[in-house]
Amino acid sequence: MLSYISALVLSASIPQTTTAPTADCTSLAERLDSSLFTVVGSITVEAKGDMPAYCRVTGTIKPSIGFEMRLPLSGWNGNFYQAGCGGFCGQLTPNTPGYSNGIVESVRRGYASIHTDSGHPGTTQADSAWAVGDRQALDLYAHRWVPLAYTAGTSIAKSFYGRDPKYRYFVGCSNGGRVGLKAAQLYPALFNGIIVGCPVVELTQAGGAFGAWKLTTNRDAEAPILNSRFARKLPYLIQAINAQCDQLDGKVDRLIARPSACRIDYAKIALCPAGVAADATAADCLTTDEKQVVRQWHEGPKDSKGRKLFGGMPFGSEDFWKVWYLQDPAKAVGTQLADGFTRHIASDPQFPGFSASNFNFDRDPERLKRDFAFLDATNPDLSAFRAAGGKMIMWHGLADPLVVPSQSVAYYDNVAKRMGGTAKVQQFFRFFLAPGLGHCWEIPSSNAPEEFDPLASIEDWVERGKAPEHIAATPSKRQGDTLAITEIHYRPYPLQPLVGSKK
Ligand SMILES: [Ca+2]
Repeated sequence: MLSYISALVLSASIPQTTTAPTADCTSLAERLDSSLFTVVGSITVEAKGDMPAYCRVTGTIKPSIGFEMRLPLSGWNGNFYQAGCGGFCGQLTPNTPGYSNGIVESVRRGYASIHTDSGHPGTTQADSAWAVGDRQALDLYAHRWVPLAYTAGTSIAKSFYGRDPKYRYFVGCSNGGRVGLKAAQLYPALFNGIIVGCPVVELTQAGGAFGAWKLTTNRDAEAPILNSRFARKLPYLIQAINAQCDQLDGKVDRLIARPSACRIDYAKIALCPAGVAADATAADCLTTDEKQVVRQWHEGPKDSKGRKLFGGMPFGSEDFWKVWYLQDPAKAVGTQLADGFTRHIASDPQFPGFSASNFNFDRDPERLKRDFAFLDATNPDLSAFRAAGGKMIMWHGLADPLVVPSQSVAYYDNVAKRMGGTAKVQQFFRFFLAPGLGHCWEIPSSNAPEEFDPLASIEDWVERGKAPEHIAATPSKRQGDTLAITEIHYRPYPLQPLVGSKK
């Protein structure tokens, strides 16, 4: 009797969910379903710092998806995490910080986590040459890699831990955010929770009309007008824009929390004396040409009749221009992405030589929308995702000049319109605008707190039924102690954020 009770107590003390592997890491690859992989291998990686030891599985998922999966050797939380990839993908970047497209944080928190190249190799994430004439690679990149990596990743987890993962999450930023939306739209039952950061909602227009606009408005003959020399004028430009936009959110704190409320009077930005060469002038004025480009970048692309085709770069995003656009064109990722989209991603034998420089703003936006619809994540019907019980958090930096936030706002409004209004949509899909934040996590913000944790919020929502009422952001170590703002609470759109400032 005693032994029977002991056995009961013992079995009750063992959690229902096993968190330890039931298989050996080094022989794991041999046990996997070979119909899913062309190459696969596994090795143990020792614990380092606060990173647990994990089993690292690498290889290729059929037909051509390069991947790396990391499975904690102890403390598995029972769940699965699939990361997106940025730009045009093509590389394995599992160590990308934060919740952009990496798996460092998720492994630290016990997730069995997978990261992929989305189906093709590339020299960088801005490399798009692979897409020319390779429809299979483009289809995989568009979204088809998602269920393939999901099936392979969850089967690896099951082989290693002896059971299926309980909760499954997809987390991506930029292109990875676009793919997160695609997952909700096309594969609504795969993930319990999806985190979408700074999504390229409408890739055909972000890459086409907006991309071509950025490049063509900034060219005088062959030389960019806003270039690396222009970066020294940014402090003046930012100050001039703050003078007109900062107070519109109710606080003068160098943070433009309501850029959409601002209408800039460009006449108030000082013009450099006529006849003075741009590179010889002082840093506190703009030439006529510079002012024209600044205005066109803010306004966004238009057709020949002046009709707006896409959003422009938000007021307050100028500090990030130097990162994405003002470097040498060979190094400026924003410039490369814009150039590569038309040249390679949207290449079409019927339009030979198509590029940003010959983009037709009357004809090409509609053509791209039609012929490359599979790249866009604009479908507002999320009823299947809602019916499957899925929860989604979308966030976007209000100072993002690369993937402009207006497309996320438009998408959320469209979903609300389609699905019974904002209150109903908020029951399964919430959207947070992040003032002062640029694009994803990799580039530090100079004027706003940027450390936040959407994964904790989606876990609370999915696993404990607690919907996120706010997401708190605090300054990161990278920013030092120079910020006037100590914290921000992002609140579900359309609510304004709560901003905490130094006295
Ligand atoms: Ca302000």
